Amino acid sequence: MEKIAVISDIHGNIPALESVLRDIESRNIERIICLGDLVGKGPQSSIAIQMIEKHCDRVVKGNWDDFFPKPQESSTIKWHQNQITKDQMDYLKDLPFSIEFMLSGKLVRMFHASPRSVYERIQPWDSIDRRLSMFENTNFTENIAGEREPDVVCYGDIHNAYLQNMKGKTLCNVGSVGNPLDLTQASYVILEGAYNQLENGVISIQLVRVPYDIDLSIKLARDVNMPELEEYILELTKAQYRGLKK
Ligand SMILES: [Mn+2]
Repeated sequence: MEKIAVISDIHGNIPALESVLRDIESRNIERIICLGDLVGKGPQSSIAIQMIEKHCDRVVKGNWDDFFPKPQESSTIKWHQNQITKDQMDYLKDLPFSIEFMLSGKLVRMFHASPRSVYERIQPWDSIDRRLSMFENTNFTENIAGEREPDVVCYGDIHNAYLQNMKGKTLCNVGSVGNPLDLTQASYVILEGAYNQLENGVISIQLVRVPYDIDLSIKLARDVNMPELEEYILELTKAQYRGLKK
């Protein structure tokens, strides 16, 4: 049996990432996968990229990682873009769309938001057809098992962790490390099973919540005069998404 930690949506929040990595280390977990959105929202995008490169075995591209290397109108996003180096922009550009592997006989697929786009947002309360569409094979997915569709899909993007079984399939959102919008504790998932094993075996999926120093995260943002600080504080302290205010 092998344990795999799946983290996502770091968004430049280093105190949260450090707390999660400490928890992962304390559990003797062999590998870490990241489902994207390393940058933006929080003040320390550059360190987030460095730490993810160092600690993660595989990383997929999020919507922020996708638009970050392109010219943007928003002064807030420009501020965040200026926090990272040209090499780091290239790193984000080269991130893959999805990853797949076998675990205890299940085909596991991971991507940021949906099998069709890093920008398509699927919530646990969306229609069953929409949620089942998360298991589709597309031109963007790896399709390591040919026509076979995945048994387990893990994704990020919505900052809202959940786990559900439907029609013989398992859909899991790993939540957000640095900007959780369900609970104000950093979120990640542990998968446990026989890695690369084609025969059925025991598998488990665990949702984990880790407290971290939110006051320090806010101080770090304030110290560098990060734009939209008040919105950021509401997200970190009350799990209140800034997008809903509009
Ligand atoms: Mn995100």
